[in-house]
Amino acid sequence: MFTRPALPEDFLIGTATASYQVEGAANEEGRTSCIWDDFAKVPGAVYEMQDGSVAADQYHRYKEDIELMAKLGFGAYRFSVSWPRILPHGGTQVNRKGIEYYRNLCKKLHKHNMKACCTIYHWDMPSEIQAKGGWANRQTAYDLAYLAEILFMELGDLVDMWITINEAMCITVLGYLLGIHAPGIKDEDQFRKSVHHVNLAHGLIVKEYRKTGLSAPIGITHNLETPRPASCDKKDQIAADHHRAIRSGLYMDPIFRKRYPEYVTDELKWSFPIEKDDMQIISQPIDFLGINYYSEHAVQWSDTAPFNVTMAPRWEEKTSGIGWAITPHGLLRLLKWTSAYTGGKLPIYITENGAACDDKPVIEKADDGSETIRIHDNQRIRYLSDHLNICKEAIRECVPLKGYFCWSFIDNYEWTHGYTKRFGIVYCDYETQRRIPKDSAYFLRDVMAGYGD
Ligand code: IFM
Repeated sequence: MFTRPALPEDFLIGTATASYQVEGAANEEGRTSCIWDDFAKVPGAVYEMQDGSVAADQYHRYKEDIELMAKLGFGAYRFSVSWPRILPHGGTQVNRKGIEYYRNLCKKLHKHNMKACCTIYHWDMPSEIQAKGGWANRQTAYDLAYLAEILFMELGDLVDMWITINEAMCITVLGYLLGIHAPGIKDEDQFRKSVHHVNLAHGLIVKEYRKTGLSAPIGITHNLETPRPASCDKKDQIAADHHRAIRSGLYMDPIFRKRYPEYVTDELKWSFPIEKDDMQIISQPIDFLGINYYSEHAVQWSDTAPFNVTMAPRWEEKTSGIGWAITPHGLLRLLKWTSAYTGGKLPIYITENGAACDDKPVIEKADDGSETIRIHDNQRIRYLSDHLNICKEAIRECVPLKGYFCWSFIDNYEWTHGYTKRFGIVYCDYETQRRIPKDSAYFLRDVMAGYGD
């Protein structure tokens, strides 16, 4: 039995996607290539070398998608901007067609009383910027701030919520240390540079924004990890601290503590290319913090593993599509930790939460004898229900949680997994681009309609 959590009336419920994962139209109306177009061409990097050139074709279908979101009752849509669609080749010349697209998308959202929540950088860096070093090059922070300046000017009257950067941890750890995301680099020196430059880019964007006089809130989205130690053993607790420092502290401490975590500076003796005023710029106040949450890790000490951290065996049920442990209580721990860490007053939004499940469309006969396609994604409903109930509990425990965005509105390009993992509450038939709401979409519709208990 699912419970339908009743949430405060002003609690914002939205849904989210990102440009490269849904837009497609990769070679249309002036857009040029990005690092994921390039990475997908590297043999072995991405499942069957799939790329985002068509994806869920939202560039051509945004009207239909927004109408469906509105019909389901969402209050907001979190989308991201494709950098090379606005500034082809990563240059300084603005592509008017790109601006027009995002203006139309925002207007359509407003027409349906939905908030436009815009992420400035969700990983699709122009290939040319990467050729100059990408995030290992300090200039990239200024280049992204320039894109932001253009967006504030061109979309500032339409955007209701700004997110500077999505998941700095993935950009840097996966992209520059482990080499499993674009640009596929495995280099500790470049990794440390990328961390500082991504943090700097965030600060530069906020600084630029404060000059504009715009009043929509601006924040950043992190996929924070505050893992739980697998046991009460002191060493496992230290492993958890190390993991938190690398996965969260590297990006949170500069913003909220004006420094890098002691574990990395004092124990690992890492240095970062910090220049005068950088930490001041990075630590400017933000209006909210976005958290993306999917699963909590349980970690244990290892004498030999990097940072002395290894993952402990899990017992929890796993999502059927991607095998991530389902750990709703980890969300409560994370929200409480974050709230305490940020002083208890800073508004928090869950900017992503969802599950990739093994969705199977089935043909069913409707009452009138006609055939309909249905997707009974019960595991996803349970997942969403459990996590929304945790939101309710967190609010009860005084966490300043203001909203929740479900990832994702529609099945899309799941990076190295290509199209094999379906996170959508709406099924995308990639052959026909037909959209079919899954049962989870109807579940959220009912939650948003206020049928809580
Ligand atoms: O699809 C991604 C998204 O781009 C960033 N956050 C995690 C999602 C699921 O892996």
